[in-house]
Amino acid sequence: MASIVGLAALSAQPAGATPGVKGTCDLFLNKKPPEYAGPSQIFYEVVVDCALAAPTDVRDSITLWGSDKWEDDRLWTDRPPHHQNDKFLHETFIVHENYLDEDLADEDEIYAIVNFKRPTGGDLRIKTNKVVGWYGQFGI
Ligand SMILES: [Ca+2]
Ligand SMILES: [Ca+2]
Repeated sequence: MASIVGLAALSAQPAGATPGVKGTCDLFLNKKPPEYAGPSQIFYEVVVDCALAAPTDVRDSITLWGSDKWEDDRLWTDRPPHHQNDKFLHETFIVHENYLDEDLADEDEIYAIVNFKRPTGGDLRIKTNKVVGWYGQFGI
């Protein structure tokens, strides 16, 4: 059931959607192959793709969150090197699987908040879709 909800969220925010006032960002979690750190250590490549509304918005931090019923958990914050042009942003960084295990003995619901600095001095926060899965060595 939860994975169906995740798919619905993905289809509602396709990559490259027409930018609104805020723009849109999509989150992908790609499992690294065993050669990356050995078979006992599993890492994920976090990919964030954004269609920007304003070319002058500059990405600041990207924070991964675990969605929960009462209060969401902050899992990881990163500031990868900028890969951004006037219209699009494509960022990647690596996290260990245990950082994604936000619900012990349950499925994990991961989303990201992408923080931008606006030239006018304000901040802009864009929330991604939610990715649902079983992450971490203690997650099942
Ligand atoms: Ca959760
Ligand atoms: Ca879990």
